[in-house]
Amino acid sequence: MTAFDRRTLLQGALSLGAAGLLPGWATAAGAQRSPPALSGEEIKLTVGHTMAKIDGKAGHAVTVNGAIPGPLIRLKEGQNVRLSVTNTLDEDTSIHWHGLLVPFQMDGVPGVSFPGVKPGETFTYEFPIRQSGTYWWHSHSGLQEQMGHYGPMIIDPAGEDPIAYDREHVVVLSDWSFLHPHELFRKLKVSAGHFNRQKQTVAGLLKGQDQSLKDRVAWGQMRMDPTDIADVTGSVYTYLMNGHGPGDNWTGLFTPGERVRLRFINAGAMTIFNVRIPGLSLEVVGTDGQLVSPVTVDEFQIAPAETFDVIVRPTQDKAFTLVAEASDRSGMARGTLAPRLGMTAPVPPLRRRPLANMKDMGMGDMHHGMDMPGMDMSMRAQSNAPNVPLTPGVQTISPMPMDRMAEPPQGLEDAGHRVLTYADLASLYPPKDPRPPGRTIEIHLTGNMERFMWAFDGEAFGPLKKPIAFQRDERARVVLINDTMMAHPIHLHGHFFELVNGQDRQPLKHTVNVAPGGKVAFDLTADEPGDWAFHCHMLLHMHAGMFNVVTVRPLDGAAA
Ligand SMILES: [Cu+2]
Repeated sequence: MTAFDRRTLLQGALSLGAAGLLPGWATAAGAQRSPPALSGEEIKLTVGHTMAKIDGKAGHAVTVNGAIPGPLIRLKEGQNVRLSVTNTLDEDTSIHWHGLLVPFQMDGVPGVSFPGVKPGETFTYEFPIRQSGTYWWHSHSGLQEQMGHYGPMIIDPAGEDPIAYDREHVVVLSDWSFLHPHELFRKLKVSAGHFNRQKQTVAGLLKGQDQSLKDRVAWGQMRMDPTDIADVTGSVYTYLMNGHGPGDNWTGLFTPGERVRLRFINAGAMTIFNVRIPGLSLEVVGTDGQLVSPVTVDEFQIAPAETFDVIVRPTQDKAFTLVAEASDRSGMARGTLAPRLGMTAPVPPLRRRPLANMKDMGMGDMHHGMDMPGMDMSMRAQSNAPNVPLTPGVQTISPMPMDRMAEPPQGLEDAGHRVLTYADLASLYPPKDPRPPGRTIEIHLTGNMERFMWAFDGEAFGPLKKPIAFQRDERARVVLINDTMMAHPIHLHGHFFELVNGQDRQPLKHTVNVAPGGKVAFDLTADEPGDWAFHCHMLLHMHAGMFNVVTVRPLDGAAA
């Protein structure tokens, strides 16, 4: 048997056994340098119902071209593309090209940029490709994204790629539930802690675990639960790597000594992942499609909608486990990097779940015991957010929100190895717009944890919500203040913003995860005219109302 035959057979066996619904690129990758993809100027996509098989169990999915994740779309900077999307569902659908700079009518958000794609109809998106990097796409209709309607997109640079690599793998992380997403949402509305199986126990108290009795009483009085790290957990989620459950073990191949580029995309609806590959250093070279000065770490956190490009260089002829642990440690997505198919490496056990602390409540470094003069330390003081109406949706207002970008992300404080922080990220290139921001806008991320209410500035999105307006080409600083105990990955469509993270070359991103009780500033040059969605990328937070429209005016051809 030739090597080619054996490989074909092995792949055939895999796709029959485990990979019923997987696109070609997500099955165990063969010897090619890059995964197979849809390319060219004309791309056809069909949205429909399918039965997915996840770790051997069947479930109802909404897919594009019949697979989870959907097809890898691979384009080249400088080309034009026409993507026709046919809807075979009995409800509206859409595709948003996440991180792409497109005319706003092509951005794919029903009710904001276009009417959506009706059942039985085809909508053709058409735009020039003005950028390169690792991106993805997903439905912006209802809760379809939770049911499998997402996929990766790679854009190769027009010139030589500044990142040297011998081989690449796309690693799409996501979360799958056999429960319908509307049922997930309903259960959270009835009881926000519904899926948390890791609450503190009396037995734990007696054993000296977790919080002291005094802290438990104090947190109980505030009606806060420090084990509330994720809303939807491993109790109902199977965490996926390229559509494979942990049992199906997606495997990516390498030849020892190669520089392997891993393009991580978090397409999870509600899950923050902590990613590591025991035995390998991770050289982070990009985030959200934009290149950064290389940073070498052992672990990084990736929030929903973010992407990270990472170079690894395995030199030994052995397998390595790709670990993507849910941030609340209730489960993991798992895969393998190996020189040959069928090899595995030990899978580390889930680490102990983190506990939220006073900083996560927006109370700063309270253990210093300092009383801040003029600062009202109550948890709902109007003086700490004068512009936020104290609606029932505002359970708390952080009295002392801190910039936490230089801290390891939640739960990784004691990881015992190098962990990426946002402050480590510096753009590979100097800024395109060196102007200082002309004004500062403050936006509060608010919530009522008990009632699963989420919003910007206390008022859920609706027809009366005032949009956030920018003058075209204006340079502004936006400060996001998290008044809740949950992290919120905030995404702006149609633009990249610069994280104000202390670096001279502020890194460009389209999504920033604002730590609990934290604050984040970004600088924005509002140079893409139109109406753009701006929202939390926790799907159920967006669904609850943490969403608004950003307008950039004047439009092309309009009077200034
Ligand atoms: Cu959120």
